[in-house]
Amino acid sequence: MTNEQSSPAPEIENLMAEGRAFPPPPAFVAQANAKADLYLEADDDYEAFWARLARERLTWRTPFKRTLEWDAPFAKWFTGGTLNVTENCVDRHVAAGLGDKVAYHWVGEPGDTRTITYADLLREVQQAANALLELGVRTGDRVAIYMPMIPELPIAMLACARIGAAHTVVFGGFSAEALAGRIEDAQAKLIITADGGWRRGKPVDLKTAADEAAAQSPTVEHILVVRRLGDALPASMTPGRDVWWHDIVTRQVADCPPVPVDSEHLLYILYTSGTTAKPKGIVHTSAGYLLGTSVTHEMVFDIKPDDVYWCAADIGWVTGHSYIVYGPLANATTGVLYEGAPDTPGWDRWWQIVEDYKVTVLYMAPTAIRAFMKQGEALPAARDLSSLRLLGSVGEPINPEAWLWYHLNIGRERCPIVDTWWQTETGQILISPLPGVTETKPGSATFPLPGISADVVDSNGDSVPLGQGGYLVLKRPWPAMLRGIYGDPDRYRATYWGRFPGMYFAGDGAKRDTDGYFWLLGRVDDVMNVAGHRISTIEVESALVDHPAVAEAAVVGKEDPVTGQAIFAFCTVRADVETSDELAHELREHVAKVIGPIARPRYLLFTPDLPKTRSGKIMRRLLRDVAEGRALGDTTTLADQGVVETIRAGAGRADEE
Ligand code: 7RM
Repeated sequence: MTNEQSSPAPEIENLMAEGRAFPPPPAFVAQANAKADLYLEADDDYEAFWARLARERLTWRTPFKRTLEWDAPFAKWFTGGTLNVTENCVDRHVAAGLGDKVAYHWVGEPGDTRTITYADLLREVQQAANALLELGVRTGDRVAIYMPMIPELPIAMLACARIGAAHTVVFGGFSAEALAGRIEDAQAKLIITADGGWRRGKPVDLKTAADEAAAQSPTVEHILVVRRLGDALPASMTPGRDVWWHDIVTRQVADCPPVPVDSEHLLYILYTSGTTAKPKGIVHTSAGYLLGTSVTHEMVFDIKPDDVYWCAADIGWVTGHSYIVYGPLANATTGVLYEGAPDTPGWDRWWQIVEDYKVTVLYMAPTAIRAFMKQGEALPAARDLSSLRLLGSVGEPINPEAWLWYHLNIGRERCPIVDTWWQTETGQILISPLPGVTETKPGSATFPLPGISADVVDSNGDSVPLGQGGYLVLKRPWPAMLRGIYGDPDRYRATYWGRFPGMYFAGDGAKRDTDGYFWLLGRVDDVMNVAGHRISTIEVESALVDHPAVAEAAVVGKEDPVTGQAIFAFCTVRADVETSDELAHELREHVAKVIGPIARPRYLLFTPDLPKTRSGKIMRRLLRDVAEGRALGDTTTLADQGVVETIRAGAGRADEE
């Protein structure tokens, strides 16, 4: 993962040599929420464990009758129960006297800030929910949300949940086409968007993409638009279809009773890349999801009433859904919501926010940590980070060097680090230390949380002995697990439960060391992890071959010291096409248009042919060797041995952007 040529700083080398185990600081242990006996309780009877938590922590309209109905691989949790997610996230806190507590400190990019209390949230969610009703949205409908990181984003999500409509949030970095594909799959009636957002000091248009998507989407009746940019980028509004948030939401009454829904009522769909060109609509339902996210948020981040918690992800990804919106709000947490990038106006922006807001718990991705490492220690050292007491990591394996840098320079050796493994599909964190219990090892996500049964198996599905590697599987259902792929139960069964019958296969390789610690080894399928974003090789390939100049394309993730992987595209052009730098640029633009800027290949190499097996499968493994400048692995199954050498000879000329 890290660049092997650069050796770590001496103090990091010392720590690495020290044996690499970090017991929780005694002062932290004494006050920690989660104690070791939770593992015993959950092992004894995991259903009873979750049932106890569901009774204690959620506010029900109708108590549930059964904890779990498991008709593998289809789970129903807390059946017979009804509740409303927003009542749990907002109303009950206001009723308990926490109306003046801050829900979000919003920090916008050009220096804008806003403080939203739980009472504000209750008012605005009800107004927004009434606006949705006025726009014809009903319980059971789907709403697409395509927004920057502004307070109206969580408010829009909660407004949907209040009336029992499902949202599908589409990350603002996705293209109009990607948005349209998701709208079509979800059959969304309404798009909630903004004129745009701010990124690195510049306005970024969203409304035009929403318009393009709406033009392709017959189900869309209205577009609800938040004014974020105003004169900086005037949006065009289509009369009768488009409505401004400040026109329709602000004039609603702040009273919209929460609609009680069944525990298994659809809460949201979130699309994620898999091993095919079509993203999968991951289905999450109400009660189990809310329980799984809120319990893990409280246990793993040791959340206390006066914490200031900052998850520096985008709400467009599952990390934001679970650990910026639902988990933290269910726990009445005060959070930071940040619109901007880590480097604007300077690379100390995050440390300044920690100092200004006295952030106590910080959760971010290893790719960000590595980007900060490159900027040196002086920037965080110049800020007061003494409010921090716990640090988290998510999205990809954290290499020990980044872990130790985080520990030294951000945690100042006081703060436990929780490396949390989970997925869009799992909904909640599944493998992570408990910060007052677990001795950590840099680079290991340590152990499955209480109630979670994970294992590492070989290709026959048999558990491998400690010290060996294999495939990571989960052996029991958990409350926030995906309930399926929207509209496609067969694909759900085949994708996640088909490889090892009776077990959920996550798509990750893992090993356990002789102490039983889990070490995640990255994806074993054709999914890349670029700066913590999941991108499918096949999706990028199909975007490339969609361009008229391209005959064939193969895409691999090339190891990268900052982003984990970088997208490397090998393209074969049609016979009548001349390759050029301009064409390389045009192909990148094309991918950005089809999928979104996050999928733009960093490296692009025109090749006369691609290495294939005799059955015609592209051998991505060999291309990865080429991309990373390694000796080639086994080439015996290649149909044409010469191809890969030709490609290798040209690899140094790959166009880098
Ligand atoms: C939360 C999120 C899921 C994939 C997953 C892994 C990788 C995530 C870790 C990790 C090692 C971690 N959802 N991954 N967290 N690998 N250690 N702590 O990232 O659906 O977007 O991605 O991310 O490969 O399968 S996700």
